[in-house]
Amino acid sequence: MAARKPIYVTQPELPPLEEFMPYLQKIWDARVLTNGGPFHQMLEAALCDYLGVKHICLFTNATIALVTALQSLRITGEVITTPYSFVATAHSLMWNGIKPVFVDVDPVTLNMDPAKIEAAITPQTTAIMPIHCYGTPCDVDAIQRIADDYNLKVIYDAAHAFGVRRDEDGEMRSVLNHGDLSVLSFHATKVFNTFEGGAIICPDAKTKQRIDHLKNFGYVNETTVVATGINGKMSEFNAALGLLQLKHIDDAIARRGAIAGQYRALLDGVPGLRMLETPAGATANHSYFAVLISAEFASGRDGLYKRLRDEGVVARRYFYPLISDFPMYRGFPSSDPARLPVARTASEQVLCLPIYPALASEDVERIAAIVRDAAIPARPDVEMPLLLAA
Ligand code: T4K
Repeated sequence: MAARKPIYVTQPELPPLEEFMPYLQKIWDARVLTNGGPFHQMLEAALCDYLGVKHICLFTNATIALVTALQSLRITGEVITTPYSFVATAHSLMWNGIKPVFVDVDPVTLNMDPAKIEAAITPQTTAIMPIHCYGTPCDVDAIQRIADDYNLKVIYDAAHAFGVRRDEDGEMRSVLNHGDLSVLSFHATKVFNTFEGGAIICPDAKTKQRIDHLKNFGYVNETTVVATGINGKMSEFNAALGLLQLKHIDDAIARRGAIAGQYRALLDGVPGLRMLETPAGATANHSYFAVLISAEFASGRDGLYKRLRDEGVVARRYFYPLISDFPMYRGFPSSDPARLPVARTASEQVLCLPIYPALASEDVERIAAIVRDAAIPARPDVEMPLLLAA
């Protein structure tokens, strides 16, 4: 029998290649490859429309977008952030010479716990950088109240939150409209991918203009440079792919939702396994399917991780280790493990199971069966005595 192909935590969604060829033909014909060409402009407009946001600036990736977002608001000093994220969140601060100050997360959402923010504010604090982890919206209202009280900026790392909306006074509005800026990732592993890519959502045209200058070396025109900018521009290739991906995105998210529903039904009641819930009033994009494995689960989190790997299923521990445990962060006072008990427990318990539109239902069943089996203690060998008795 042919060996099974491994199943990874995710697999990028791509449109049929023949649908992309006409876009490539246009790029080849026009010879406009980058620097804000026609596909770049069309994707910005299409994303504003799809996401329900006013202004968007496309980037090469979310990490450069985060670095630029901080630059655009002239953030300095200290920024309050979460240790429970991908390392790029904190790295973007360090690239700006800003000191990250880690606060603990909420045990239900695994997002920054607003109740922990005030105690971390010092005279050097200039901003808060939370993430909508796995696409679950942060408590944006509580975070904004604190920001307003202390005159702080809020920059959301919204890398996971493509298309997520929440009920606001009876209307479903984009979570990306909160804070001063939000940053999306369009990396291959994300719900919406442009191979590599990212974006900053901003509230007004003036901010967009500043960010557009910053991502183009600070150039305003042929002879004028107004800021120490960087090259963060998305190419026409990526933008064209994004336009095509948008045509399929609703189907892709719906398929992810169906897989999440299947996991939920199959894993319901497994001892020592908690599935994260979508908060009431919010939509989910099902970017990740995170489960938390506690002591009651027989094989433990790492035992399950290994068991799945042995069966060709490569689940991932997003986010383990905590950012605050990496060498360049662990010396900060806020990295003290005693201050981050909830994040630490989550990072020791979490496992993200494979979820992507092309994942077959039979594979979901097989993965769930391995998980269920790993949850119960190995049976004592009852065969031997019976055989001996016979
Ligand atoms: N903020 C947050 C909260 C983030 O999660 C991220 C990125 C960022 C900021 C920064 O965004 P970008 O600058 O990347 O736009 C992956 C991604 O590389 C990273 O983008 C993502 N977060 C993070 C959560 O996951 P790795 O090191 O786990 O990636 P990798 O290469 O192991 O990929 C995971 C699996 O996906 C592979 O086992 C196979 C599959 N895969 C991956 C790629 C790249 C494919 O099938 N095809 C592919 O092309 O970090």
